[in-house]
Amino acid sequence: MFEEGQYFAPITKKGDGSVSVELSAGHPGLEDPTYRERRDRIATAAARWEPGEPPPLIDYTDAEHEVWRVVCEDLRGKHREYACREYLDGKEAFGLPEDHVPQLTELSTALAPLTGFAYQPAAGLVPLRDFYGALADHRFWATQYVRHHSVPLYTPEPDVLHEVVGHGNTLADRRFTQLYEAAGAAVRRVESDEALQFVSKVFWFTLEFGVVHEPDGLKAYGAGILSSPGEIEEFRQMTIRPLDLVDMGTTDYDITHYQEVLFAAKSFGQLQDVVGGFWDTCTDDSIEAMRLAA
Ligand code: TIH
Ligand code: FE2
Repeated sequence: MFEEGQYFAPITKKGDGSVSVELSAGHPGLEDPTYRERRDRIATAAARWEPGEPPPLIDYTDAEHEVWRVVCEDLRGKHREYACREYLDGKEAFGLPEDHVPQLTELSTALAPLTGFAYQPAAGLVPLRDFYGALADHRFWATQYVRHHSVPLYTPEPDVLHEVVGHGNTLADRRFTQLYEAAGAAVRRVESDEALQFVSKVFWFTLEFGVVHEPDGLKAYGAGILSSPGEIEEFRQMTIRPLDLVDMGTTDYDITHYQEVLFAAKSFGQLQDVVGGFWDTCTDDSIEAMRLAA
């Protein structure tokens, strides 16, 4: 069940360098030729991108801007209610537009003085070592397409809303980017595939789907919850387990529906100590010992 690539859709490259994106069974855009053509065009632009260049500019359509508006408007109040303090600080500092899809290149410019992070475009599946290794260099691989208009509240695939509204607001705050950088450094340090998967699962259950206790209730800090107007309303009803590295690093998950098991930190400080401390120091041997303890 664990893929060796970060959860983006698989692609096939054709002779002319253009790309075709594989959509999974049940994907809302599967039978929509206009959407598929659009996905292929945006992925092709990313496939032609070279490191060091700014991400390609995408000519977003009115319909795509409208999906962005619908999701941002829906999330505005929900973030105030359910997002953790550090995320709200990042959101305020970043100041994303709510009325149109922004370009990754302008977002990188805005992040530069805040945390130094920059986006780079993902055409499709990015090998885990590349995805995490980039984090160590303050670079974040991101898709640029917009989710299908029929399902604005939840998409099983990361789209530009997830990358920008979910991750971007965290990439704007140093307390978060220290964690992203630590995850990247950890992946650069470990050699075995088992250790890589363990680190990656801890990332999934924290920076993608983590929740944290605050004095007035359980809040979300994981980007996957914060970019989904549907899931953000449900996370408090899921099975909430305490923050535990061995448990997170060895628990399987299914990307295609709401996460039923979540791990809650007692505070953001505990997250920094436990998870940041783990990524700062873990080795193949220390992870092997944790896996044996499971
Ligand atoms: N489910 C998220 C959303 O609807 O915004 C996107 C994803 C996050 C992580 C994996 S897919
Ligand atoms: Fe993500």
